[in-house]
Amino acid sequence: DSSNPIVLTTWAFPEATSVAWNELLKGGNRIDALEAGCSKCEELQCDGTVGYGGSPDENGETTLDALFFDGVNMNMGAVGGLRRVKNAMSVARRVLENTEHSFLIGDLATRFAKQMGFKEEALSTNNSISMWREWKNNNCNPNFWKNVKPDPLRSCGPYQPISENSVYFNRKLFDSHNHDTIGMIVVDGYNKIAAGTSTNGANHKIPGRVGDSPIPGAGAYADNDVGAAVATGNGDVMMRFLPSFLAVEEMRRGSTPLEASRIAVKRISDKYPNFAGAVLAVNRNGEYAAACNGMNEFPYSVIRQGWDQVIVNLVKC
Ligand code: SD4
Repeated sequence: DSSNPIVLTTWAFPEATSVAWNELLKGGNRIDALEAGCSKCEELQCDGTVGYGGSPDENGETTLDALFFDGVNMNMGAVGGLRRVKNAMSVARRVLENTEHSFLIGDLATRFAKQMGFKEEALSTNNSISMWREWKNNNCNPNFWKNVKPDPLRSCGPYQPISENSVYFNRKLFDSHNHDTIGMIVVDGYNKIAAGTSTNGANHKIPGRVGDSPIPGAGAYADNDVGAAVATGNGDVMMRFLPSFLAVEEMRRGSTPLEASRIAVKRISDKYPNFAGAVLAVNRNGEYAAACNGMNEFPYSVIRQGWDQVIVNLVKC
């Protein structure tokens, strides 16, 4: 089929999915649709995990990660730890289209964004500040722990060189309410594919932490000859396995999207049986599937040619 457009996103994000779809209906291409769809989630603060006002870091600041991966010419634009600019996906598109580079980080990504005309503004909200206060009071206050056995999974900085007592590697950054990054795949009416992600990362992360979402092959990957994949979940673990790259390469070798997403998830769960996360994959024929681990079920959203609305599918993990 030379023209079989489809839009898929991780999680139940029907608004973002239909905004991307409408962009295609208006004649927009994969890039326009991906930007419009993911930006919608940033605006809606989807599940508190996309856009401003979510996942405050240890200092209470929200920072954003986003990736734009174009499978037609294997070009990308990404931002990591973007500060004080709400439009992470649009800034990632500017990196893709207006530079020779692939990835900009932190304050200097903010400077680039301002040069591109984006507004600088605080990403905190009353909600993110109170989330942070509560965590700070309960986890960083030695008095709070005086009569309670400290929970080593809920510690906070300042960090020390590794010792027997180090809790650095055991912090609980993810729970069932805290892994709803948007990963989106678009095949447009020209049969061209792109994939991307946008997220505010992990709750109470150490300032400077960047997750898997903006890393090519980890959060998203696309190759027009094969298909695309996106991933969501515990990025600190998942990025070590490049699950989106693996899923695409498995499809290149002949796996179906179901086999490919399962292989990518299993590669991680073999080493980290409890990791929470999911991989969603689509191939050039428009077949798609997802696999997940460490949650009960994983919802994802789809709309394609001939459907009049977005469908949310549930995969059992
Ligand atoms: C991260 N992978 O920063 C992101 C979080 C996530 O769905 O996917 N949430 O680790």
